[in-house]
Amino acid sequence: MKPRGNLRSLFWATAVLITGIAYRIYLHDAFSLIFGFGRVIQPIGDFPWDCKRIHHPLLEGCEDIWLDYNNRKLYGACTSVTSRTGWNPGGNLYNLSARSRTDHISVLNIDEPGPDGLYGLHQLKIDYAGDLDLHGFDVHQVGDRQRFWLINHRPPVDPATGEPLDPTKVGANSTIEIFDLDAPSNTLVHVKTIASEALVSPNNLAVDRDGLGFLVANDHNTKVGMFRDLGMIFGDGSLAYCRSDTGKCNLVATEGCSFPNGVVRGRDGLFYVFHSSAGVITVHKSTENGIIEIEKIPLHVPADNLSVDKEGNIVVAAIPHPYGFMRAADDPYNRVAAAGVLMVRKQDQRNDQSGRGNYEVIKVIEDRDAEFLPTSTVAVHDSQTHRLFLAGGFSPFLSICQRRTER
Ligand SMILES: *[C@@H]1O[C@H](CO)[C@@H](O)[C@H](O)[C@H]1NC(C)=O
Ligand SMILES: *[C@@H]1O[C@H](CO)[C@@H](O)[C@H](O)[C@H]1NC(C)=O
Ligand SMILES: CC(=O)N[C@H]1CO[C@H](CO)[C@@H](O)[C@@H]1O
Repeated sequence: MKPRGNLRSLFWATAVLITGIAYRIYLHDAFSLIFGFGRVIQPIGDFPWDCKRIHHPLLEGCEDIWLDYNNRKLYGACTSVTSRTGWNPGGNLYNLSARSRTDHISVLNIDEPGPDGLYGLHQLKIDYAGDLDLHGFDVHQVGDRQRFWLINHRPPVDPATGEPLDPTKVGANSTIEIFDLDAPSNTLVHVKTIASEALVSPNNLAVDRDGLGFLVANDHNTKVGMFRDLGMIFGDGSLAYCRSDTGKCNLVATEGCSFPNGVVRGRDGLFYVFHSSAGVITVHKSTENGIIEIEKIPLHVPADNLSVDKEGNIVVAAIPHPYGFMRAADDPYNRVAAAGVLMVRKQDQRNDQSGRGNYEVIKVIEDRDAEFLPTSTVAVHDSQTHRLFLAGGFSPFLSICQRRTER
């Protein structure tokens, strides 16, 4: 082993030990969450779904997907998995030369499988001068247009000279790019860039009811730093709220965040934020006085990005075996991790603004042996055709599951 590697391991061991003594109780929770002591992971045969995988270069590394259930299209923010395993600032990976510069939005026509079974797979054209390094995104109808808000992890440059800066020292220059979809020409047309100090380490975002405000989850409090890796264990991160018209962002929650990851706006108007290292969803209400937390929903399983189905259920991509997930992320072409989907259902949808113990958590599917599902970071549910679509930032394919009709 290289001496540098030994020093680094010694450093981490010491850091973990010292902080471990200080945070013994919390660590215990975090470790049992991450290593899953005592959690039963079920094989896919226990669940009433028929699943298949779809392999295609355009479906690699889709960190986030979004279902347009009215127009029956599925959109994915995809790249190549080798790019994702090299340049991924949220995961402390800063290898600029690994960037494929092929990040794109893929589209599937979900009701038209076609003779090749690829659902008319294509990518949107993008009318934009720079490269995109995509992560989470959201879409909102604005007038007769569909507007896309895309997180873009740009390599940092010196604002004065335009010279490249070292990302391991200053971090990524993460911005939000707003695009309008020009449907006839299948092109995303750039509207504006939002850059702000409050976009520390954006992972995902959700657009507010007015189509102007949006809530951003920062998975870390810093862009770089020695202890940034440990944020995953000790809890770290913040929420920022931005306005698309003024381009201004403010931090709205800096306490109580534990690697906030998925964020969606429910059909009840509330924001749902998943905290990866706590295994909890927090529920937030947008008020005149800002964004306030009104509820916590414990899931007891590490999970990832969230989505909302047509019925208003929150769909959660679970990571039942985080260690397997990390190994698969390191070797995406050869390993697939166990995956699962949970659904958080509000029992009384009309009871608009209060959560108050009104939630039920259901395990929808699980794939202990990684037979059919990808190493998943996101799942969406089409309640109209009873299908699930699953994709992963570290997966070279996407999966579609059809619910069997009970006889
Ligand atoms: C960075 O990525 C390039 C291209 O994939 C690779 O050749 C190189 O070994 C990587 N460097 C490090 C330090 O991992
Ligand atoms: C980040 O991107 C914005 C928008 O292009 C630019 O104004 C700013 O100078 C960039 N900052 C760094 C450090 O790269
Ligand atoms: C879009 C999004 O939220 N992606 C996250 C999904 O989960 C993975 C694994 O935790 C994160 O690295 C992504 O940032």
